[in-house]
Amino acid sequence: MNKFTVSALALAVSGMFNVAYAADEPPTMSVEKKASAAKIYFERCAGCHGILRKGATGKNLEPDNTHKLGQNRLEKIISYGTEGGMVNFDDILSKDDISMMATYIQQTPDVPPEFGMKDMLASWKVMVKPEDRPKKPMNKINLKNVFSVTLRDTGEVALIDGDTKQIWGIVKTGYAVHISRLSASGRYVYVIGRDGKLDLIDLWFEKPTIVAEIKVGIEARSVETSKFKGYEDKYAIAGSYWPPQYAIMDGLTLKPLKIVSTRGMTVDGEYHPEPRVASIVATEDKPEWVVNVKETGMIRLVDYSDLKNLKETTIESAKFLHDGGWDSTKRYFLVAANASNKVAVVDTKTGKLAALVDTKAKPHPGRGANFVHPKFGPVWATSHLGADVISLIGTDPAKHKQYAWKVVQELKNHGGGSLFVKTHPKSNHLWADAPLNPEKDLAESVTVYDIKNLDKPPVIINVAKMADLPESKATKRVVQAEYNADGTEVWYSIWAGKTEPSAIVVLDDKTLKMKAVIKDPKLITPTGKFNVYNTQRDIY
Ligand code: DHE
Repeated sequence: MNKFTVSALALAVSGMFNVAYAADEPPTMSVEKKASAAKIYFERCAGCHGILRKGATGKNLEPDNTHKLGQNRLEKIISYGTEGGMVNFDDILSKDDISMMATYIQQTPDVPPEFGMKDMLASWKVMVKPEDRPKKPMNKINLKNVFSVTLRDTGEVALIDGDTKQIWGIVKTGYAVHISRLSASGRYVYVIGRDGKLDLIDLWFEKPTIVAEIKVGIEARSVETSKFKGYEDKYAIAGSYWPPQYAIMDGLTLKPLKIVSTRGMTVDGEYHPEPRVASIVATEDKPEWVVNVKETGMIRLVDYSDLKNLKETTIESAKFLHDGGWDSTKRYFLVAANASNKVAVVDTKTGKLAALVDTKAKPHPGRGANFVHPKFGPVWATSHLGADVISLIGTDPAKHKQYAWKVVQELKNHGGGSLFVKTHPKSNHLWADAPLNPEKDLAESVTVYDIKNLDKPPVIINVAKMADLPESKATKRVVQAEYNADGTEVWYSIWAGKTEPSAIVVLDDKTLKMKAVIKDPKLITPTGKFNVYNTQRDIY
């Protein structure tokens, strides 16, 4: 019996007992327990369900809904996950913690404080002023091939030399850095913590050095830089989950310059108090950022050429915008509206919505993958959290009009619970993971497709086994492929438990054989990896 079946059974059984329980008053909890539960909620749950628990990628967890389900059933859901993409926590949280969380989500959510200009200025520090920074690189590292790697649970980022596979330096950052983005010049790495702390790392010192930091909010996930000609390295923008807003900063010092709230009406015309900022991307041929607002489904094109008289174009798309990436021409941005089962396509040239494409349950592309399909021409790929399918969407309205903005092919992935797909312009392969699959073997494996011959059965590789780590109960989730600068290697993180050894496995993209395993006691829970050159140029 697989875990889905076990979980479904457990839910059905617990459901039978819950009718009586649910009719009671919500269970109460002590102030101390509530504080511990709030911490776990912030670290593990808020991202999907929202601080106010109104739901997005995850379900609405307001007391009206949770109390109806009742303590037992909530415990089962938290323990075993669901087919809809809710991850199982039985290998991460103790039984007591699971029970505490089931009680916690039946309480009324607390509303956290706002975080405005005064708070940002109070948190802002410049450790090394721009004029005191090196005038040329002070190290011999091939900076193009450096990987910025999130060490999720230690609140650090490791900068790994892609040529030698040695850790060049580890810097202390915000908690669980979500993404790293590069300045247009490739010199600066911007990393945003889940706790809203933004760090600016200068790669020109002998060792990677944090030169400025700021807190942009209480919870955040995205950061981007200005990439239009004349604005290189000039501005940074960070999107917050709480408060729902984005902040524009000086690119070299992180001095906050402007904050814009994203609260407002959804595409259905209803007010939402918590429309969180999801992915942000910089357009290369305009002074513009594409800012995707999750709960409202509004895509804001923010013109940064005049911050005092800021112009925004608001495009209506679909609710629950999350992650996305450019098509190969970098004219169209494709963003997953994951809980709406759609991908929205923005035409940044005309500033209009080009299409809303229906997909399978909960598309989750990361930045997606672009390649030329032998039959359908240029396509962009996304995998799904809620289905074992990779959808290929045609992206060339000029030469392949009949296929543009349609799902032209669906490939079978080795499982649902997938988060990221990846390829490279020099590669013949498309890689897909499934780290949130409740089956250990599937979460530890990846599927590789031959993009020149998609009729050929794909290859499934258990990457976790290649790392040869000690056996443990916790799943060694294999997550997020990233290519090296010349597109010959694929790097995967082995995301094991916080107290267990983790690793990064490097595979040869041509032969699909293991090339190296990066192990180090300091490499704790590596997740996202961002190659300097590929991130700077949006290559995927
Ligand atoms: Fe992510 C990208 C939000 C959980 C690793 N993640 C993103 C982006 C958003 C987002 C909005 C796009 C940023 C951009 O491009 O500007 N992620 C969220 C969540 O809200 C969610 C679902 C729950 C949470 O609590 O954070 C979530 N994400 C995770 C994880 O659990 C992952 C696997 C591990 C981790 O480190 O937390 C994870 N997310 C990533 C990575 C990217 C990402 C590696 C960047 C992919 C890329 O190729 O750009």
